[in-house]
Amino acid sequence: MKRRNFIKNAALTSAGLVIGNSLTSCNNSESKEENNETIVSTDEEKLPLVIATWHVKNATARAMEILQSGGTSLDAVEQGCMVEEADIKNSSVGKGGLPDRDGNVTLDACIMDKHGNCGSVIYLQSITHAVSVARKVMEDTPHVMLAGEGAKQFAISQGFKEEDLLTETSKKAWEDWKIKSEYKPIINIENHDTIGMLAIDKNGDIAGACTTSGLAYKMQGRVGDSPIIGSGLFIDNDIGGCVATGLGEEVVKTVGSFLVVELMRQGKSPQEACEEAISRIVNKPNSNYKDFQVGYIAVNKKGETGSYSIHQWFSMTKFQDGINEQIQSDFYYEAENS
Ligand code: SD4
Repeated sequence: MKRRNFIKNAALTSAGLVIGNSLTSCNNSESKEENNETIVSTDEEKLPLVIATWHVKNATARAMEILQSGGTSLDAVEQGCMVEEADIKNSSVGKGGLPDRDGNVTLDACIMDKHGNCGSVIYLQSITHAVSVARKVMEDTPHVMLAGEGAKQFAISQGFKEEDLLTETSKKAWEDWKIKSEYKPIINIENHDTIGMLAIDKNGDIAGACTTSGLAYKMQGRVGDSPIIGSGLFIDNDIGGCVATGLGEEVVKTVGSFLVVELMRQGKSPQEACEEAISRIVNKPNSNYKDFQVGYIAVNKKGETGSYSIHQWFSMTKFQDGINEQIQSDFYYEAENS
């Protein structure tokens, strides 16, 4: 695929060494000729590494702390996601997450390990660390998913604390929305914070997790892609992993994360696979993609990474080789196709 291959990077020092014009590669894993420029990556295959959706450097820092001390990728992604779940300033995750249109904060989360085991919680209320409950479902039940009251009762039985997740700020935002709104859920293109995280530990094993309060002001009972294994997240330790963010309904319709991993299995790079998965969404007949955002991040077994979205403003946070950086790409579907 011919593409403009440029990236706006908060810390360009790690993104690659360029001979020729000052371009850096989004797919920072290969040495190649492109438009007569040789792009030589310098940061490939350095493990451990962690990547996450959006701008979550505190979360990736926590995950890397665990990886550096010899922890597993599974521990890293759980602990990394917990940082955002506990941050009441993050209005899309855990405590402080924006509620549904009736004022209920409901959480979706999932986790997947190197063996292909997975666990998820759907429509979980009153428990901040949904990702940890998902891990408990994976490890301590014969099931993969628990929903609603059952998920909450299970969490309480495991020692999780019940608390009010609606903060003063999120309550005020909901009340303001109710006055103005025509009952249209919000999927804000510029500002998502659902956290999806992928990590490779020192042993080269991959794990992933995803946690969210979902679409703000959604209908009561609505579930997105984030707790659906294969849609919001998929890991195959022989191939790689992918996690999604954005309008979950569109991700579910294309089983996006599974698709990305399968495309990598067929030989595509993480970057190419993310691009193909986005093109499946936007090229559907009558797609109204101009009105919503979807973004994917992916990693393969070699530690090569990729990310792609429909619109601008999507970013990936990456911690590798001592550098924790927010990567804001100028390469996204709309820019390439306008
Ligand atoms: C959902 N995918 O519930 C989530 C929302 C999201 O950034 O990712 N927002 O559809």
